[in-house]
Amino acid sequence: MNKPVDLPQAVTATQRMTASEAFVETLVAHGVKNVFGIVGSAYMDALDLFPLAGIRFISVAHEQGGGHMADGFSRVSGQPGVCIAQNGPGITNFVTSIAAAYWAHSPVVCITPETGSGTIGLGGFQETEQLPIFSKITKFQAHVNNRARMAEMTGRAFDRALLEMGPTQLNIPRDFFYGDVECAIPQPINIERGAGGEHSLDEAAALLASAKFPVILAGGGIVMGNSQPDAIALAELLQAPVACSYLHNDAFPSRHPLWVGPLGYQGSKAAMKLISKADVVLALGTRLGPFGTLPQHGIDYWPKNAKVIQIDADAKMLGLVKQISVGICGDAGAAARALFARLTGKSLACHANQAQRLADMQAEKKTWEGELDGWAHEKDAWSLEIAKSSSHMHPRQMLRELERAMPAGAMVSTDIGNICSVSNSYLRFDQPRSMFAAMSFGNCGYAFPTIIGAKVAAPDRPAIAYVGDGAWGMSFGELQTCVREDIPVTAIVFNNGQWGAEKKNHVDFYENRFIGVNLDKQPSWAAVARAMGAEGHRIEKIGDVGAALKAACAAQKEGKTTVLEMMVTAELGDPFRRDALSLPVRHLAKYKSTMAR
Ligand SMILES: Cc1ncc(C[n+]2csc(CCOP(=O)(O)OP(=O)(O)O)c2C)c(N)n1
Ligand SMILES: [Mg+2]
Repeated sequence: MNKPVDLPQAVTATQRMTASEAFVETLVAHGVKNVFGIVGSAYMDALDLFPLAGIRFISVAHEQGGGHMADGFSRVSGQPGVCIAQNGPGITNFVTSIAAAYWAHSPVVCITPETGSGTIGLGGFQETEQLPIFSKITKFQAHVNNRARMAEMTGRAFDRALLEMGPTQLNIPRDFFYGDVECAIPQPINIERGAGGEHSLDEAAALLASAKFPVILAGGGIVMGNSQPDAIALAELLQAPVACSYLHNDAFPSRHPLWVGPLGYQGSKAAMKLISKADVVLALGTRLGPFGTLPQHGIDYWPKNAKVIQIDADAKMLGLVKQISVGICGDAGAAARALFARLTGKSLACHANQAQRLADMQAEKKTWEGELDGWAHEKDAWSLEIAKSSSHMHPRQMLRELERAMPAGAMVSTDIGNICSVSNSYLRFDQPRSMFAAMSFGNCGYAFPTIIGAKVAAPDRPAIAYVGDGAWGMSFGELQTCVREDIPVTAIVFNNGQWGAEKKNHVDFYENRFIGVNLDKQPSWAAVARAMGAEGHRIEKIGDVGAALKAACAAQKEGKTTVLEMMVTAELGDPFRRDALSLPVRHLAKYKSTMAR
């Protein structure tokens, strides 16, 4: 469950104040200490109060970056991340980051000052309808329709972000920051989620007791609910292998003997093979998103005949994508504890074959690690050809080196390119709130700003972003934020000179007719970093990778942001969407030459 915030002193009695004061005091009451954004006249009266309220305004390079930073901050702290901007263009710049936060279940409060109430609809300066734009990417939209409701609406935007685990919007006509109001400051409402229905828990316990090959699928709900100890206890009771759901590699500790790795794109073959044998799957805190369970490595692993118990805090996710036998609407940790209590001391079918199952699990893990060790480069014809004449590093080897050198307690954000995706096989974590990927929204440009927000929430943990060079071109501007605001992080930029993930589709489906995928004439990203006041190093040799990562993480302690530009070959791993592309069909004579042969 969400931990109660460390509440600072707040105004509680009804009293006279300005609407700006009501707004800022409600932020204070909700524990807000950092707000990400770009300055704008629309909310300047409130901004003026931030320093005395103990709120740091983190000035970013682009509002999209500010939204991602709020996302990263919320994912590490478990508390709302806050972003704010100028009405109109500042607000529309938030759209991509709020959509990403929506699919990452990040409690971001996006504050959107709007054109003045007296002129709405006249097409004045910086006007656009700000509520419809966010209506499908927020869990709740609070609109301040009267300055007297400023504190109430502000408080509700925070409460709902945590209650529904997703972004909320607080839309404020700019004139409503001015003028007096009589109000009390609302305190946070912390709603404890329970374990779920008694009857469903009984049914789930009975299914698990009779399971001969139970497998747990650990999802983001475990991370968000701070429930890892409960998941571990239940897994140990069942002696069940635990796979992590797609891009939630931090849901279960990788050093635990029952950990078998992530499912989904570029996930662990061991996890896939083991779950394919399951007769009961316990999906703990996961919506079972469709992209996360697609066949991979040629393995169609989802066990179609298994009984599935799904536990999710959002009832609407139960049975939405996969057929389930039992759906439990509850907190992952509370539900795991309730199942543990029901199963303790009972005779469990899976104990009878425990030795065999564990041996199976060990064997699959060993095989997969061995395969990764030997998988130095991609082996498809195009990759072999392209890498043949290159002196650059093989991406997989480089990723393995980064894995080996990863400092304890590291937080890693990953972007959405081909190399970032391949890194899924090599990213292991021993503590939750450590992996931040663009999840199912999959936007290029997510990783770097997100890790900046994460670092603000956890300044003592090493903060590392994995970013492709294409995505880096979109997001490197936030180096200004790192330098200006003293937020030291490490960016690992994979320089393969291409929008690789999309190029892979040209290779597989369009006979290498490359259009818009080559990133020619790129600057030296290490030099750009230096020009921007950060450290920048080009890494050419595999033997230098580990030491460079360690040094860059150590430099964070001295306040230094470092860009490590990894010079890698253009070889490409398996594509994202083999499921969604087909070979070209053409009917018009003019286009026949592009027809699949
Ligand atoms: C905002 C956005 N634009 C475009 C895409 C489509 N897209 C997905 S992956 C990718 C290529 C990423 O290239 P890069 O960041 O260089 O990483 P690489 O694949 O080369 O490792 C693109 C363009 C996207 N996902 N998001
Ligand atoms: Mg690239």
